[in-house]
Amino acid sequence: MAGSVTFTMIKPDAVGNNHIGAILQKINEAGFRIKAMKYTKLSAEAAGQFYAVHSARPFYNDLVSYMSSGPIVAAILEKDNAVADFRELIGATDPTKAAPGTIRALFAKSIEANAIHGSDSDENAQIEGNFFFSGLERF
Ligand code: IDP
Ligand code: MG
Repeated sequence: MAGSVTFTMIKPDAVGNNHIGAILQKINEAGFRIKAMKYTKLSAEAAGQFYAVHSARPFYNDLVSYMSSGPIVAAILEKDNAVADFRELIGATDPTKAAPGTIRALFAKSIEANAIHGSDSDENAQIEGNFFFSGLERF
């Protein structure tokens, strides 16, 4: 049975620190299949659009400059219960509060530069996946 999907980005800190391989290994070992993947860099405008839901938060401007500061890896992942299981795999937003062994506990630098993104709902997984990928890029 096909699983549900979630969307992820390996963020600029983790790409810059050469953690792409280790993070993808953890994602695969946890049972997620990669349905689409792209190494790219967000413009400040695109990062602002992606995080528009946070535009009223005090950290928004810093977040937009950080997320456009270097390359990222964007991907659509499939697994049963993908959204919730992936949030568990990445751990809490603040790496000092993330459970041991989670991707953020292992690789994040700070609450802002926290290594990885994971969608928070099925609806946002669709919206975020569509932000980066067209139907033709998926399989
Ligand atoms: P999430 O990524 O765990 O879903 P959100 O609350 O959706 O966390 O925040 C989006 C991103 O904004 C976080 O992953 C992190 O990069 C950044 N962020 C969240 N809270 C803070 C903060 O208090 N200070 C600085 N950056 C933050
Ligand atoms: Mg979020």
